Amino acid sequence: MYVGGRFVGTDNAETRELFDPATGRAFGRVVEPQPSDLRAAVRVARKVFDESEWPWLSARERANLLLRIATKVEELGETFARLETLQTGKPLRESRLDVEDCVQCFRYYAGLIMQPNGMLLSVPESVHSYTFRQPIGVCGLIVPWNFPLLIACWKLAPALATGNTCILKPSEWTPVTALLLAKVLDEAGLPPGVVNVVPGAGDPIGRALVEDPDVNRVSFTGGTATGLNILQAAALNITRVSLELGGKSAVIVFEDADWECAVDHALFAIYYGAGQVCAAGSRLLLESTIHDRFLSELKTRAEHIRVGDGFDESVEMGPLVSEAHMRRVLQFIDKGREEGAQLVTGGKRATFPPPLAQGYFMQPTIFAGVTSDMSIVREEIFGPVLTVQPFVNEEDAVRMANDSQYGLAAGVFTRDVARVHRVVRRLQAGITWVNTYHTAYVEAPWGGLKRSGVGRELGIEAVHEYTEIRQVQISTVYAKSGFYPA
Ligand code: TXE
Repeated sequence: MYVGGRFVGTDNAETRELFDPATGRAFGRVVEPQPSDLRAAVRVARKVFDESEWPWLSARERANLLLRIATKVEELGETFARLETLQTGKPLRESRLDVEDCVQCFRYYAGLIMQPNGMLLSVPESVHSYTFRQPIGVCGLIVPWNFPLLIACWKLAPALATGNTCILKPSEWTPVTALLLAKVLDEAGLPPGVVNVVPGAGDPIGRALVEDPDVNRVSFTGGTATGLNILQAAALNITRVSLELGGKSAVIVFEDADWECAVDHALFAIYYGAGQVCAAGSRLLLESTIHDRFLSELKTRAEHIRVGDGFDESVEMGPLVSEAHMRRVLQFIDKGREEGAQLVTGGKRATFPPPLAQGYFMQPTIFAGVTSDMSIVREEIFGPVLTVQPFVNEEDAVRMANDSQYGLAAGVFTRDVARVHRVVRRLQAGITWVNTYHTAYVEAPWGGLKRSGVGRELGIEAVHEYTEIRQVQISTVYAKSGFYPA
């Protein structure tokens, strides 16, 4: 663990084995902290926030620190990328993109924090009234296993830019890059105790973090069921919460779409990250006139995707993160078959000779002939499993896309500009891509509607998430209220 500016151990003798998803082999061990360790880390973060100069540093000083962090992450970029591939299995090209985005994220918030803070309000003349933003306090940052480094940076950069202190809890399956990041923060000159990294299980460590009365804000990315638990636990202390949860995002392709662009992005939308991406385009809606031809090309192209070890530079899709998760995805596929869906391609574990024989690989999978009530259409599978449905017109497409408990993202492929505007407005999605998919810019707010979450990451919105707004009224005259005449 990294607490108070030092790497420390725990009294708990138990440790957790970490597995390489490509080989199924254990490659290391990490401490298994106890709630008392978490409590100690929160106390450190509390004390630094309440008693040190950190929250009061000038924006310029914090911006310089963020720029130094960005440079250090960039210098160690290949190490970060290789460790990310080792613990998640994702292809190196994906890990490298994640690292680039992390660097960009620190640089963006270094710039943003230099912008004016607050507003002068147009209130009656005898009062000078203004607003300003200040850090919230101790932030509990709970990160999942699909983008362990990237999501940590999406949360840390705005939290630090605005002067908070943090407890970062990586997923118990993927704590390695978060711990290396702690070393980088230290070398960049972050004062001890500003960021503390406590790995460990969701329950008890994540839960203890959310329940701790000294934690002022929780920012969580993960599954919707866990998000619900967190919201309930946070309610007891009125802790501020933002949740970035699951999705079941629709990609709509109209007949007039640029064919190559639409086919390519339909594949990218679902198979990037082996489908373990909150915004994965897991429901493909095709205008009925192009349905058969599109599906047949998609099948051919999906069967050509090179699945394998993320360290092989030619690999296009890596394994799933864990054996348990792979089993869960395979169960969804069985259920799809039982419910009467037509398996177009894939549907099985992908097998390779040693050393990959025990890897958690899956074939890129497509189901057609599905109906909107099937579980594979309704629930987040979080694997390389696509469902395909035809629609007859624009109304139908929008209705089907919105027929979901989630509202994270959507994709629209068409050349008709007027239709783009009509459809985008009516879609229930926090993020809508038109003739593209999956790009996440640090400048743009990221988050979902409905059961996909509460609040936004990135953009100026993240500055708001990690600050409280204050208002001040200063009378410019010594006037009486007039309520209690002598
Ligand atoms: O996620 P969890 P799991 C979805 C996806 C996946 C499903 C379950 O559908 O199949 O969630 O995955 C911590 N209090 N997503 O079980 O449990 C946990 O230790 C506080 C979507 O792996 O949500 C980890 O650090 N924290 C998603 C983090 O929460 C708790 C990414 C995420 O784990 C906790 C991952 C608790 N009670 C899964 N319980 C996305 N939005 O990208 C667990 N945690």
